[in-house]
Amino acid sequence: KKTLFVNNREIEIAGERNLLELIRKAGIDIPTFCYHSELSIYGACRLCLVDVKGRGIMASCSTAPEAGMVIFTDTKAIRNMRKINVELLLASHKRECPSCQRSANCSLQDIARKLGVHDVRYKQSIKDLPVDESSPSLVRDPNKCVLCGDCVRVCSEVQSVGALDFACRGSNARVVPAFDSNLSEVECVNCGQCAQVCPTGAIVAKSNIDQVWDAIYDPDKIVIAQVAPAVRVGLGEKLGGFAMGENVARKMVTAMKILGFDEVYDTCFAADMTIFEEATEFLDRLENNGVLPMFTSCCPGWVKFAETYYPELLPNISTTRSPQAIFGSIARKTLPAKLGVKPENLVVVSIMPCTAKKYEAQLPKFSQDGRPDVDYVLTTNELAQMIQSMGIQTNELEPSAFDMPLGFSTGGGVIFGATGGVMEAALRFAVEKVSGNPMSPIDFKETRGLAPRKEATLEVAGKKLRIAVVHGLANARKLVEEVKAGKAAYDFVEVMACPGGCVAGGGQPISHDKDFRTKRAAGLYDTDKGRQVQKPQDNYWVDKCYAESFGGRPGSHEAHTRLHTHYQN
Ligand code: HC0
Ligand code: SF4
Repeated sequence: KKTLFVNNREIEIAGERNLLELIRKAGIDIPTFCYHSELSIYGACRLCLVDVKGRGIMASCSTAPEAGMVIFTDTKAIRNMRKINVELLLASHKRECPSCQRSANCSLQDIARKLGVHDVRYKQSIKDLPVDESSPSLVRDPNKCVLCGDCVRVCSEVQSVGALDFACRGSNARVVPAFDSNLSEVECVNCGQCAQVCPTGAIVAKSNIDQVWDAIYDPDKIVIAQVAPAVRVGLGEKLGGFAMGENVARKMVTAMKILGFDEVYDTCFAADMTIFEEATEFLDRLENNGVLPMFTSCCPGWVKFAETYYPELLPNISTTRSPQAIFGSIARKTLPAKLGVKPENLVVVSIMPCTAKKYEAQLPKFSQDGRPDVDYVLTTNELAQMIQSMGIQTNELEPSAFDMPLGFSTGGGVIFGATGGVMEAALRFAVEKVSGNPMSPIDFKETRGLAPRKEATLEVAGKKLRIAVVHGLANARKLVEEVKAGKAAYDFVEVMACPGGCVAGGGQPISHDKDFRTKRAAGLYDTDKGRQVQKPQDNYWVDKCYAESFGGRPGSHEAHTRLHTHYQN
């Protein structure tokens, strides 16, 4: 058994890759900006310093544990160095803490407070660089950047996009999009993973809260909302009083009514409808020698990625719109009459775990007569902020149900929010259609979990179906390259841009729990299990919606006009 000593306590070395991991295991939360267990080691922030006896002071993130090491995490010299480092960062940081989106959720603020940095001995030197608000999804304020490089690494290593990089040196060093352009002009796919790892407010989701409040306060408007699957298992973390991953949908609906939303519906209804279209489209491709593999299309980060890097693949992407966009179509078509509101007075708001959904909603192809189907997209975090701004104690509220009929969904629609969920829901539909028999069990466990690529071959009515699920765009790129090179062959592939799927989207609460993705996904799978109806095709209200508004069946002319889309290269 190999051990070392941390602050005179003997600790076992059990496969930790660096001293920082090991010290954290020993119950000491050593400060750092630039260390993320899922990213490469950069060693830039010089906060995770430790004194290794006989060797001196070094960064714990980039030092491997060795048996017999004697480590001190807190000496007078280290304490002084950390304070100086934090003071230097604060001196060049735009300190507008009370009005910053990351206030109370900022590593710089948190570390400064914990270290007891009460005054900054260095002169404030802000360069007053322009704030980049060009993106529909994100706002980049270089004046708050601490140069940890977390966004640069997540964007290149996890997403294989590389929209951000370092420029210049020394005191002029900055993180910028390529050629110092605006974020909207580079390959950025709006996934928001950079905002998730940014320790400060240098990259944050763009807020649409003010527009939504204006709509709510306008007496002529009827404001309705759709809530995405993953929101319900993330929101509770931000509001407090709930377990991690707990499905808070029913109390959330009550809170949203208090906020002033007239009706609160469920994107999972539209997810069920997406499956009707997408699985029908898949079976059609399968039976009529269509283009395969078919890739899912519901993740706008992935779609933009494919449009940017793999235009030759666009015929492979399902033409079915995403649930958010399908909901927008249904809302515009059916709600004015149902709610007795003039079409121009209906305001459609989406609550999404995702920053890329803000980009998707403003695409001209998802609008009619100049009016977007979805007017505003709020992230889970923005909804939490609205709720908190009104002082609503959500965990003390009575639960309520989503409004009908667009609030009814099957378990299949709910699991969309976790990686593999769309595939599983589609298989529940497709396998039963092909085999002609009710299937049991209906779970496809092969699609669940956090493996970078999940694959399975299913025997359906004598046919072999090869499916794959990837999440994180670097994993998607790898799969696509293999398919293009003929090294891998599939019939149907699900891609989600964010590792873990929407539960870990760019608009979800930032979590430092190492199992947060699994816990949130478990909240969705538990909900699915508890549902009486689990297969999308058993959603009676979707059938009714087809009958009344979309040509009676999936794939009809009406459905093609309003529930499908096209891609650009
Ligand atoms: Fe997702 Fe969706 S599941 S992309 O992850 O398909 O954002 O939650 O709303 O549209 O339903 C996000 C989550 C959605 C859509 C759905 C899909
Ligand atoms: Fe990169 Fe995603 Fe951030 Fe864009 S939103 S810069 S693609 S990590």
